Amino acid sequence: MKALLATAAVSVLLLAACGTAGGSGTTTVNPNARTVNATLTDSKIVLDQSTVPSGKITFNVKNGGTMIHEVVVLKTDVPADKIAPDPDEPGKMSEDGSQGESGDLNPTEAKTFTLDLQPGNYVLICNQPAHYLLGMHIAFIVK
Ligand SMILES: [Cu+2]
Repeated sequence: MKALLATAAVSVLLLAACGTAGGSGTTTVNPNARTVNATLTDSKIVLDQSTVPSGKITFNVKNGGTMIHEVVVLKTDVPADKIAPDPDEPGKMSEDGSQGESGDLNPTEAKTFTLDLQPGNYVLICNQPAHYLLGMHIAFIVK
């Protein structure tokens, strides 16, 4: 009987631990999470969070690559890897739905910009020629 009680107590503790550990890797929205840290490498965009509440969102963008990069915020329901090419500029993608962008960042440079974002599906891309095709795109959700 004592052993059973001990097991039950451990189970309760484990459940409690799970309850408070929520948030990592889930779509839980932290209402205070209005700052997104974005790191640009030469082949991808890395975000510290990909789901934020609607309203003013501040993007801290850091170029960790070896060439000029940027971040363009597109509001679109198109999947991140299916953005249409720009017919007028080879290697670049259409910026339909653009809400704003960082502008060009030299290697090691960092920039901060703030956008007022409505709920919806977004894709963040780097639109330096061919960079999107190298993998510089990531889905982003505003709830
Ligand atoms: Cu780039």
